[in-house]
Amino acid sequence: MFHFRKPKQPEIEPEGEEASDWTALSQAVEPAVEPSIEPAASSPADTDDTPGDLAEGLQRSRGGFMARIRGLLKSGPDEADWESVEEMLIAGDVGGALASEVVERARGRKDASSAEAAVRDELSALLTVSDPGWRPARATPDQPAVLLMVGVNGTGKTTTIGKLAHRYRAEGNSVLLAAADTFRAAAIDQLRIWSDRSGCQFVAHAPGADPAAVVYDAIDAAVARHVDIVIADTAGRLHTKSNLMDELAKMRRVVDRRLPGATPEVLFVLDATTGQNGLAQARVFHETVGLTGIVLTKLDSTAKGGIVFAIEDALHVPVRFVGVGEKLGDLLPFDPQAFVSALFA
Ligand SMILES: Nc1nc2c(ncn2[C@@H]2O[C@H](COP(=O)(O)OP(=O)(O)OP(=O)(O)O)[C@@H](O)[C@H]2O)c(=O)[nH]1
Ligand SMILES: [Mg+2]
Repeated sequence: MFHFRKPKQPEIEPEGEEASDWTALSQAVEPAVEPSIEPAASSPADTDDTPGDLAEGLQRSRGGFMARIRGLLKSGPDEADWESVEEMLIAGDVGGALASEVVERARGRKDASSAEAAVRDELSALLTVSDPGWRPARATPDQPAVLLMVGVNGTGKTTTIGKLAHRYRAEGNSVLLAAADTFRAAAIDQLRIWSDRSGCQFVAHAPGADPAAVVYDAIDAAVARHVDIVIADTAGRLHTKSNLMDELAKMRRVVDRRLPGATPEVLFVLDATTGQNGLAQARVFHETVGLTGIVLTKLDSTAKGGIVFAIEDALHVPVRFVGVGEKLGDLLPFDPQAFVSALFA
């Protein structure tokens, strides 16, 4: 059974460069809504929280480049076969330089039981093992943990927040969702539905408001109500739009200023179907807000999956979760061994 404190209207304490913006915005602050205990009406598919199956989710990858690599490696590959393996890895979005390194190292391996095992081991070695129980941490007991969800348009940020909110609530945490995607009214409503479904608290401003002000208020509310985890939704944005990237940097600064000493988690939500362009996006987001993790979504609907190797190799930012469908349970902690095994299964 969940217990909720009566939420207070967030107080605005503007300071510094954003003060005038926020004073004006305080007129637009929507009262934080009392979280509902009953889940909002929704389709059964959405609310199915049985854990998704990685192997099933990756079926398309399996039928794609990895299956062909396995075929090539089966019976003592020759020079031409190894070249084909390299090409397959490139086609699977692993990236040119990295594909050639993987093949070179796999060929040099004496300890592996087969060529396939050598490639598999080399690929797994590129990926960071993430604690399956990972969750955003508080810097001090009186501060909430903060998680910012960022990425380009339509990658699955809001859906991932819904899945994560459900997970953290089920573990007994109090969670506050901040509707810092103020770009469209529908985006605020979408997050509100996820919030109601999992019994989260919710802070939103009017559409068009400064997203940094939403983050500011959400943190104030979370501190006042002793909330465990704040998750901020942000609008999808192209990494090439510098004004929108500046807006994101401002949100990050607000967190740093309101919670000195805390390190917010910044999760980059990447649609696995974007291929190599995903790496270019991740680079710019990393430079702008300092990514601390990656969520690789839609692995159930892509014929690839190799972008994950390229990103980890280039940015050293760990993949925390993979999305393998649209249901609540379709967000899995990232396990490199299981991931590579599923690709080769
Ligand atoms: N198949 C599949 N679909 C997913 C997954 N994650 C999200 N989606 C779908 O992707 C679409 C976009 O998801 P959103 O969560 O709205 O994406 P967003 O990043 O918040 O989008 P913007 O806010 O517009 O930038 C929705 O139809 C989701 O159901 C996944 O892991 N697998
Ligand atoms: Mg969204």
